[in-house]
Amino acid sequence: MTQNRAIAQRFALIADLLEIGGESVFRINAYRRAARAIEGLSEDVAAVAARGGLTEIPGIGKALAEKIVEFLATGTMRAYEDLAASFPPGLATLMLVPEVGPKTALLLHEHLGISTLDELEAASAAGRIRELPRMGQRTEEAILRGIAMVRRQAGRRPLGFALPVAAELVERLRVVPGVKQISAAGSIRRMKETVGDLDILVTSRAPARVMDAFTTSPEVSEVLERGSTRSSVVLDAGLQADLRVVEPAAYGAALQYFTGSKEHNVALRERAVRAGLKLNEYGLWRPGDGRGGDDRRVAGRTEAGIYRALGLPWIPPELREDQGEIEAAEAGRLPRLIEVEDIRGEVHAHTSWSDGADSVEEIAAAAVAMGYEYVCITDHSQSLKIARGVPAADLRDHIRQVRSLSDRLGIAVLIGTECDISADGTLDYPDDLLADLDLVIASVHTRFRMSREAMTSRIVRAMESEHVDILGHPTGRLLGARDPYEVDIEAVVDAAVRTGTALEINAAPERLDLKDTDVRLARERGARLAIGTDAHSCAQLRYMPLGVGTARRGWVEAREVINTLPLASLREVLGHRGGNPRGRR
Ligand code: DGT
Ligand code: CA
Ligand code: CA
Ligand code: ZN
Repeated sequence: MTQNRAIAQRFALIADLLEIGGESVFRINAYRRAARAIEGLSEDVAAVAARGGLTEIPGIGKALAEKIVEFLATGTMRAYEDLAASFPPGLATLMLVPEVGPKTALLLHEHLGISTLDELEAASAAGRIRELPRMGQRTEEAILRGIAMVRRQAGRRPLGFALPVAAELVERLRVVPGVKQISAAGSIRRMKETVGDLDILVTSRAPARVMDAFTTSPEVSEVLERGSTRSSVVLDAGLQADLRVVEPAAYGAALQYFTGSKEHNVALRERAVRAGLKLNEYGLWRPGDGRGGDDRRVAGRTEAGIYRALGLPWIPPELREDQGEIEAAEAGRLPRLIEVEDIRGEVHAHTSWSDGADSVEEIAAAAVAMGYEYVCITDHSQSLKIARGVPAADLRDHIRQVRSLSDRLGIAVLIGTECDISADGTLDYPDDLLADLDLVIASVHTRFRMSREAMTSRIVRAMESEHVDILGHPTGRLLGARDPYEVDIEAVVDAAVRTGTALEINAAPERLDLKDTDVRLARERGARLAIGTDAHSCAQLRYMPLGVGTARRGWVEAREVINTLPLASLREVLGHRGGNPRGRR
């Protein structure tokens, strides 16, 4: 599926460059739409091309299909290369900074000759940006923060990007003759929101064959190091991957060690020392007597064995950050973490009624395929024009359509909205319309740059509406692209507890919002949570494990998440509409 992403990215870049060039909105949007369609495709685009089905993808006509075929065959797209060559180099890099879109990039280049991050930083620091048309001191400060963020993120990739790459590699290696056990380790196993590199662990009787298979895998672009027990490569996806081969007697110890985190390992090693033991990647050892007696391995074959020998239950990888998990394990107070199988339905999905790629029927069918009991359609609200927000009259019509369709869709389809929170905290639809919906997510999509006080009271006011069930992506961050807006998250959590509003763990790979530490704060204070993928296509319903992983990193149990409930109980929590008094208040 990495081809899908590469092609979508090319189309998006073409759109950006066309925008810089002042091209017609029509052409620009055609590329943007194509980028979204390819990104949301549930199938490998190469497979679609192979059966001649490209032009059946909505938004892909003959000309775009030819560009896809060209890219699949040659790895380049001439239209893009030509376009990029006609612009100053570096503009694309500038656009990595959140405040800098195509127009600003061009402005910076034309007025100040800026084409690198360093130049942009120098100009911002010198106060020269604010002198440009439409720019001010706040933009300048935001640019500086943006540059810092781009640099901070450099080299780290979002979990949602790294996870499928790792899974593919692990599945490839799993079937290599001689491979016995295999697991991902490192940050990817801990489901950390960004990943520096992939760590994979294998046991084998034929390490050389495994190393051969690894270093010659088709997705490897460069071999950094090839050893007999450890090799490192760079993958086409731009990620580094380390493979280690160990003997079965040390597998558990190595898995424990290379899963980390470093902080957890340090704490665990200290615990071993206090017990008169030694812990390393080869095992847990009782030291010899110093007079020639060898160290004796007391555990190492399994991870659980290591923890058991240290007097602890096995600790789930997502908790291993030395944030109290060892103490909780010792006291028998580890949470029973939520699992993907606990999720009974999707509560946040967009359709072609707003900016989604697929129809309600398609989303419903995909939700059936996920094994869900229900799915809630939550398209954007009327004032969010860029996301083709649904006018109130249309939403009334959608409510009727969904309720009349419901029997024929093979799954309970709820109709809701992702309703914009206006700058003053009011909602984007009239109360009587909101009251008629099954579920209301309220989200901030505009006016991010408010003071902390203003933003906090804006959001709290929205949560105080009796119609709002879920606060969507509560901090507005985009991983590697936009910092969270200024908001008092503790006040938001307290308001969630007080009003019964669930806080969303948005599972979209670029969001993961709430983030793990905020999730933990929320569940400790007793707030309800909801995990939604914010899917804009059928394929994106499969982001759910990213949200569940984030919930697990926040110590969340299934009962704390409303979409683990059966439909009847969910409806009760939502305080069912239709004139009935809302149950929860
Ligand atoms: P990343 O790759 O930056 O996303 O994060 P990790 O956690 O995957 O870190 P990585 O790849 O450098 O190392 C994998 C694991 O190996 C790490 O989580 C813990 C273990 N490890 C690596 N270096 C050390 C070390 O110096 N001391 C200890 N105790 N453990 C280490
Ligand atoms: Ca790693
Ligand atoms: Ca590593
Ligand atoms: Zn949203």
